This record gives sequence, structure tokens and C-alpha cells, in this order.
Amino acid sequence: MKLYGMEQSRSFRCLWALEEAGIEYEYVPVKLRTVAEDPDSAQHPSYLAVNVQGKVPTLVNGDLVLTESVAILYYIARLAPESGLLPNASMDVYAQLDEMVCFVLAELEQPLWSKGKHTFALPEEQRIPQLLETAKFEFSKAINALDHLLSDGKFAIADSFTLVDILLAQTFNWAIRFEFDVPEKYVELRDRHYERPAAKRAMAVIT
Ligand SMILES: N[C@@H](CCC(=O)N[C@@H](CS)C(=O)NCC(=O)O)C(=O)O
Repeated sequence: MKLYGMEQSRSFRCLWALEEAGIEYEYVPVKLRTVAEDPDSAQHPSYLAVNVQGKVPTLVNGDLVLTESVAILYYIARLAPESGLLPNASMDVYAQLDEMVCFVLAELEQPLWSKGKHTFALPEEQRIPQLLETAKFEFSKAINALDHLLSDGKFAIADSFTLVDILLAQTFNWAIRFEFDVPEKYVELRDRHYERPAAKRAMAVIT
């Protein structure tokens, strides 16, 4: 199995999950925002052949090619049920897990991605600097919602570490790196989960 990724981008979620799952993999670093002629570039034709958007992550396992980080997380979790990344739980707990996954993607990470797009990812002529304030505002609204959605427990769902904890910790790490206003309890959440041996092994792969 091959995971194409770039440092602490969304591919880190998948790398971390592979480490939690104890699955053997090859990590292939990809360069974003570099000339298409560079053989490691996400714009190189050989990479575009597996990921038409020229983005990371991409997971390739035999004939299967996945290019969405959350689909990759679910795939890894199902390949290694003993990892507990998807808990052995009731339908209601699964519904809450799915809700939290959707919330992270649709609400929590969007303002972070808006900042990324409008500071470096989009072509300069497409960037709208005024959106940076909007991103801050939307992030604080998402935090307020999360305060209501998350219980005070050690883990987001059930009583064990799941793929939602990876998503939350990686997204808060992203928010901290992008200098958003992150409440202390979510900094602590990031710190606690990044202390996991699997997270440390994943970090060692990219550094
Ligand atoms: N929804 C996709 C988003 C992937 C994505 O946008 N990845 C970023 C890095 S975090 C990227 O490759 N950006 C390159 C670009 O926008 O050109 C996922 O979750 O995998």
C-alpha cells in the first residue's frame, strides 16, 4: 500500500491512522506548488494520473485509488478492525461518529482551508484578503458549536480512541499552525493525542 502525502497536510491524518492500525505501507512525499516538470510535483503527469486534482493525500492499494482523506481513514479503520479506529458500537454511536466527521470537514476545517487558499494555495489573482477575517469569525462559530457537541471525556466518541480523535487533533494542530485562536482545552486535546506512540511514529516519517 502506498500513501502519497506532504508533511503536515491532511495526508498526516492518514499516515497517523496507518500507524495506529499497524498496516505496512510505503510513504511517498509529494511536493505542492512546484513546477510540473519536477518528478515529485503533485502537478507531474505521473501523479495527476492517480490524483486528478493534484492534491494530497492519495492512497493506492492494488487497483484501489482513494483521494479523500476521510475515505482513506475509514478504509484503514475497516482494514484493521482491531485498531478500534471505528469502535465496536451501537448504531446511535456510529451516527454520532459520522456526525462529528461531517462537522470537522464542513465546519471546523473550512475556515482553516479558506485561510490557506486565500494566503498561498490559490493563484494570487484569485485571493480575497478580506476573507481572512471571515475565516476567523467562522472558526470561532465552529468552536462554539463544538463546545456543545463534544462531551468532556478523554475521547470524542465512545470511551476509546477513534478516527474522530485523529481528525480533531490534526485539525487543531492545523489551526494552531495557522495562528487561529484555539481555546486551551483544544490545544490540550491536540497535545494529548499527539503524544500517542503512533502519532509520534507518523511525525518521524515526515521529519
Ligand atoms: N477533501 C480533500 C482535500 C485535499 C486537499 O485539499 N489537500 C491539500 C493539502 S491539505 C492539497 O493537496 N492542496 C493542494 C492544492 O490545493 O493545490 C481531502 O480531505 O483529502
